[in-house]
Amino acid sequence: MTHFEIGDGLIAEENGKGKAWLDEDYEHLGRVLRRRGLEIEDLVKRAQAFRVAVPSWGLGTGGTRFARFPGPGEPRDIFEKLEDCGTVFKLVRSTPAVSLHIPWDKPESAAELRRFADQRGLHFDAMNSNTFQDQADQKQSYKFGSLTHPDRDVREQAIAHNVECIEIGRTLGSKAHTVWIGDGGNFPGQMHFRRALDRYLDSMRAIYAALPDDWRVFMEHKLYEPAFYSTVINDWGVNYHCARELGPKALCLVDLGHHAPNVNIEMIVARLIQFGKLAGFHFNDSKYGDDDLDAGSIKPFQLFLIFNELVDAERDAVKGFHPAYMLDQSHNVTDPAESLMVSAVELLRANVQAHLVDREALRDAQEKCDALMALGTLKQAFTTDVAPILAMARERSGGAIDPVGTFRASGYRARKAEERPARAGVAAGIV
Ligand code: RM4
Ligand code: MN
Ligand code: MN
Repeated sequence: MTHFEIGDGLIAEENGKGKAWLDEDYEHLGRVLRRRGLEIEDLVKRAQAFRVAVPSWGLGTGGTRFARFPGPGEPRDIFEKLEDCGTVFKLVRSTPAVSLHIPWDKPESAAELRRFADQRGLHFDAMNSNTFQDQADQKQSYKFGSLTHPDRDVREQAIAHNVECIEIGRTLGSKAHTVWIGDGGNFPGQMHFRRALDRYLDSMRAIYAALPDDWRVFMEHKLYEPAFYSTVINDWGVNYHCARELGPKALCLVDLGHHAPNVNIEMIVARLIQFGKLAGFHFNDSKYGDDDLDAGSIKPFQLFLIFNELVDAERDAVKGFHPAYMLDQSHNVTDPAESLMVSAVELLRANVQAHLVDREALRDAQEKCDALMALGTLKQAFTTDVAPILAMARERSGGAIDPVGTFRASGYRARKAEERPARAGVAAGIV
């Protein structure tokens, strides 16, 4: 069966509809920014260069603890997921990399998967291991932990799995491995805090030793869930300690949903930058916990403030600063491809807005302890509508002025529903 793809012709046709307003708004915004000493063309170039990886596990419909409502035409295997990644990339142009979860998306042949991705202009970002679930064929259970389990056999199995992920990643051309463990306790006393952390470090040392020279390992902290009383890598402080203990290739990954409500995440980001230990991000948004909602949907100002720190570090050419940007979301009620496109656009928006910050004025306000002006400087950037820059960047890179509009106009999902009849036992996405 031939596989439906969104053609360049359709993108051009749809772009034709939006071009008139885009040119008009772009010209106006250009004038506004020039008045502030900014050149709009430079910002478009920056926007064209921005990259964020999509998660292989985000292409299928996600579920909650209560139910999953699969959508028609959702991908049934990693090849179909990559097809959808290719479509997202084609329309938004900023997402050429895919972050793979093993064993959810374990390929039978990594070399074949790499070729398949290559044909779609895609490549592989950080690998992700999974020791928070048991697989049908595994000997030891992770019910009471993995890398920190009291039983050496369980730890060894979890280490071996991580090493296998690195091996697969080597063939795929990846350069980083992400470790998130679900280890923790549901009840006081269940887990000995210090001993569990010691075991984590021991296990991670073995994984670290398996890293190729040009690889990095990203560790993800999370304050709760699936364990409800305590988790081993509960916050950025513990994460930072572990990264230091392990060595220069170990860095701390910030998943925006893994902090207590109201925590100042942008400040954590600044601290990790300053200490040379920021791995990068799992972007998403949340109201209550690890909600995995679309980036920028609930707290867009927070997202902007995070990018403000990132752009600030980039401008200061902070040594060793090259964070990896990845999305980590679960799409329960939207079309995953649409959510990923919108999220990629929101990241780009925050990034471009952060480039609008008048850093001299901000510094001046900070030196003079002028709180009002300092906030005003940030707000001026945050309230500027940069949509014309984002759309222009996409169009010039061959993408869609209106990615979701074009996606819908193509009838992509309905076509995929015909190509991908439901298969028993498919549970794509985070359940
Ligand atoms: C975790 C964490 C990991 C992700 C899993 C599915 O909460 O965010 O990064 O791989 O969920
Ligand atoms: Mn994550
Ligand atoms: Mn998470």
